[in-house]
Amino acid sequence: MRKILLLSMLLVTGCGNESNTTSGGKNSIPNNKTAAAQSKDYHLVLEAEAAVIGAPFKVAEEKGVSGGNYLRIPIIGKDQKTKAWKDPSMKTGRAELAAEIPANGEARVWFRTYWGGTCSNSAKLVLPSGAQQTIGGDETYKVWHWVRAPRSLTLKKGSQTFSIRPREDNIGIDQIIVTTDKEFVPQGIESE
Ligand SMILES: [Ca+2]
Ligand SMILES: [Ca+2]
Repeated sequence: MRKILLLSMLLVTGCGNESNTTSGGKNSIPNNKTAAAQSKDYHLVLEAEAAVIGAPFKVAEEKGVSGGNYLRIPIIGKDQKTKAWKDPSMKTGRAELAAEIPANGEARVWFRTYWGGTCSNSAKLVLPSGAQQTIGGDETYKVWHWVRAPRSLTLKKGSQTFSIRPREDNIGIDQIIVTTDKEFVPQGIESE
């Protein structure tokens, strides 16, 4: 009985910090007239490790990734008592990546990711508008692969900062694509 109770507690505890953070943004409904007048197609390929980072983010080296580096949150804690969600840096950590957006319009954001497992398969994306999305949550583990932020974004022309925030440890992000091409699906390492 005690074992069953403990097991169910573990299941409820899950990975910690698991709240669904996807939320609407102020700018999620485009102004069609403005967008039509000024929109222009673009396709930006960014290196995630170019972000300005604070703990728990690190820049890690790996031969097989784009540019030889990627953004990583290492494994934090060895057991249930010291796991990642107990670490204050999981709440305060930021990786801020600035991109020069060439035109107003609706874009999609893709991430080339490496997930360590079911408790290591997501991160948060905070958009220039302040809206948040959870990226990942898919079940492709221990292999580099692309995941798309679930909702497209309305972005303004000019320098915009994308903020990646921790949600789980033992994750990697290699490249980020911001594109107006709705049909585009990245494969492997991408170049502009
Ligand atoms: Ca997870
Ligand atoms: Ca990279």
